[in-house]
Amino acid sequence: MFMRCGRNKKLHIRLLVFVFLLVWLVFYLKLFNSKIVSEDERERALLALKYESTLQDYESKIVPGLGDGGEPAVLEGDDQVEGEKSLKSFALNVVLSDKMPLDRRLRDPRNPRCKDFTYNPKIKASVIIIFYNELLSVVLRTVWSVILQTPSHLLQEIILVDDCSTNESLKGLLEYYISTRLKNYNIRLVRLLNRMGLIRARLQGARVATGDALVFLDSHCEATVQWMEPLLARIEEDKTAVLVPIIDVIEANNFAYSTNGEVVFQVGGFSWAGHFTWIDIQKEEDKETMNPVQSPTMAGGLFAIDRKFFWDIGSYDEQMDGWGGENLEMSFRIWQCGGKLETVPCSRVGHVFRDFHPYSFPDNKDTHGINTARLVEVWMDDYKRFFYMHEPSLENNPVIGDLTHRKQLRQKLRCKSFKWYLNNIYPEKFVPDENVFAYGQVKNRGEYCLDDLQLAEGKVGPLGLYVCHPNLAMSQYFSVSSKGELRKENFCAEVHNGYSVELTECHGHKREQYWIYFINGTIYHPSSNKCLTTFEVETGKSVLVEKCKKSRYQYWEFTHVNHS
Ligand code: UD2
Ligand code: MN
Repeated sequence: MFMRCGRNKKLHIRLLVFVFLLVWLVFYLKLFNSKIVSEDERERALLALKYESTLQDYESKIVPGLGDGGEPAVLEGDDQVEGEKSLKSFALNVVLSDKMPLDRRLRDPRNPRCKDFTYNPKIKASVIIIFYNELLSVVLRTVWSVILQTPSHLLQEIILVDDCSTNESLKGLLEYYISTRLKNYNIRLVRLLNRMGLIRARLQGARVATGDALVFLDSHCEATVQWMEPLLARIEEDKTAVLVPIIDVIEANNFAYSTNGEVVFQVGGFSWAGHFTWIDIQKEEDKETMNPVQSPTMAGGLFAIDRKFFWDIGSYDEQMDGWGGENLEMSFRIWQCGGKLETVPCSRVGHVFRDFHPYSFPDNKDTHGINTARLVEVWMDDYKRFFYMHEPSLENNPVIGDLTHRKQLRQKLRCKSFKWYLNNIYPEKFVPDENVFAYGQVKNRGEYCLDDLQLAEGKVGPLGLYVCHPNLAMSQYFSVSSKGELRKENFCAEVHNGYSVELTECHGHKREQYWIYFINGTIYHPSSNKCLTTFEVETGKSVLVEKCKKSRYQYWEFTHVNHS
């Protein structure tokens, strides 16, 4: 009994000790935990205090009315000097942007006819804005313009995707701004743990989006009145339509909202070098009606798409790194795989076009080139040959990476050929070796060739002569088109002052851009009644037109001549 009792007593003591320990542990943990929480809270409070004062400081410098209506804004004194300086380092006027109200109102830039349309969409949009080390005021102005110009019943959410910016103050201030000044709006900030490049950043945004439609914007845009309604209305009408607004220019130096004067808007094209270009609308009625107009390609940064269709049609090529190429990839894919791409003239958004990227890329890789090589392999069939003439080093280069999934996608979606795309969607695109009288290198005296002398895209310059390259490079690739143009992509040889020969934009109206290539080797220019000539000077600016005569300096040989 005693023994048993003694054993019981021991048991009680043990139990007591155990309970005591347990209670102590619980208290300790609670205490410890509360210590963490309180420290965390204190830190947050301190940070908030810091951010609050920085923001207030920042807000106090804003000049009401500056840049209102989209008028050019002017700085004076030191601000002007600093502003100009920042243009060189940041590609936009930082001082000015920081002083301009974040919620500035722009004038209605639309064609007056747009006011006759009524839109009543029922679907909602997730607006996705990606950014990497952008200027806070520019990002916030983008966000405010979306909030102020989008009816709340059409806006599901704004998703900001930070592509792992390294600017800590931008990150902290932006987060704080959202949680205080923008707390009444549904804004989500997604932070990527690694720099993923703009293509994968957009994909991450799309993955968390919940709206019926996705609307992508660059982080230096300003939306204008009724921009969203026509985009959503068109998607509601046709889920396979992908829409781009007219992209107006916000000048990087003075933030003027510029609508390109009276010039009718343009749609998207491409160059064989793999760049996006602006092109004129072909059908006259499309310039007038203000209805959505077919566009062969899109610039890339600003577009609206049904969320389900975005995934069904293959979202993006996730193996595309950095910057560039995704816009043409998506454009070709949409058209070839059963969708349509349209510019909506009654939706207008401004974008700050910058002269250079104010950010660098990891490893200095030519991501535009590599991404473009990926897309030409998947979507352009044999027409990829023209791209590789511009970028020979990328042909069969393993840096392009594996394409299996994208090729499978093309099969799965039963997409049409690139030839179909050219014939049906972009018939005006000049193909250097199709429907032409002659093409290839144009040789004189066996070793010299017509050459564009590295004329940059979009520039005007003399038609020249250079030693023939052993392989046909694009700089020496000319065609005599069915319209009688001596042509290189969009550049035509044109006679100036009845003497010199310049490469300028093709206008399609013959006259001084009209040539006849005779089988005897002369290239005759009817409007001056002269022949393309070179002389003893061997390279450079040595091509002109002169009186036709039998001379080896007027004898030109194309690599390919179509005898028909
Ligand atoms: C154009 C497009 C852009 C994109 C690009 C081709 C327009 C108006 N802009 O160039 O959207 O399609 O062509 O790829 O159509 N960014 C990141 N991570 C990076 C680099 C950039 O998130 O590693 C962000 C950047 O902060 C910006 C957006 O991506 O918000 C587009 O970059 P950009 O403005 O430098 O490109 P842009 O307008 O010259
Ligand atoms: Mn941009």
